[in-house]
Amino acid sequence: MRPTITAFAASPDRGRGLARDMRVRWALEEVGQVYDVRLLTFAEMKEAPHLAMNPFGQIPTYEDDGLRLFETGAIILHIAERHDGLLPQESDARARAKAWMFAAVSSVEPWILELENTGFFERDKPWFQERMAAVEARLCRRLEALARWLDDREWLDGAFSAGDLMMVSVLQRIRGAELFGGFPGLAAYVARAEARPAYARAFAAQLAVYHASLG
Ligand SMILES: N[C@@H](CCC(=O)N[C@@H](CS)C(=O)NCC(=O)O)C(=O)O
Repeated sequence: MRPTITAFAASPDRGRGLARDMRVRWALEEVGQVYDVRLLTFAEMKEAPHLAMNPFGQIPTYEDDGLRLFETGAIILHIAERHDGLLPQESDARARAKAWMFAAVSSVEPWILELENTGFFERDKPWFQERMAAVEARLCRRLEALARWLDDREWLDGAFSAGDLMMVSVLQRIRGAELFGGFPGLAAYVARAEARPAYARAFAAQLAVYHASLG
């Protein structure tokens, strides 16, 4: 039986691979698991059948053999636990790879979302410039620490893992931001991950949905 994930019927990301079903598609491609996609409109995401799967009315969700999951961290961990390819076999290395998954969504992504939200929702406020500078400074401290850790490592801890998949997915959201230009090591890390064939397959599948939505 193949899992089914949900995704935007018409993604607001304009085909840039940023909608979060991309992370799950990528994980499924890395482990060689075929999957189905159920596309949802924004209205359907806020209706009872979807809210029963994700109380926040968001995509992606994951269904497999009676199991229903939301939150990309939980979904990708589930996939990685059930297939070879995204977590090391050795138990300490496996635990460290999971730590990097959590680091991506709880120590890096919140600062990136704060930057995005400030830019989207607070631009018209009189204190916008001051707040943006403070948000950027906080995010830069996290990026500096991450860049220092990566240094000349290819991946965060040994072989490519679900930790890298999550971290790269998070970093992609600021690829276009001016401040990311100050981190060439992180940009190279993202580019290395995007060169993986599994990433390319996932991106192409998500992009095909976006193109179809344009009619
Ligand atoms: N923490 C959640 C975030 C999910 C999320 O933000 N989904 C976005 C798409 S990338 C969404 O559904 N946005 C529409 C909305 O919130 O109404 C996860 O990682 O799964």
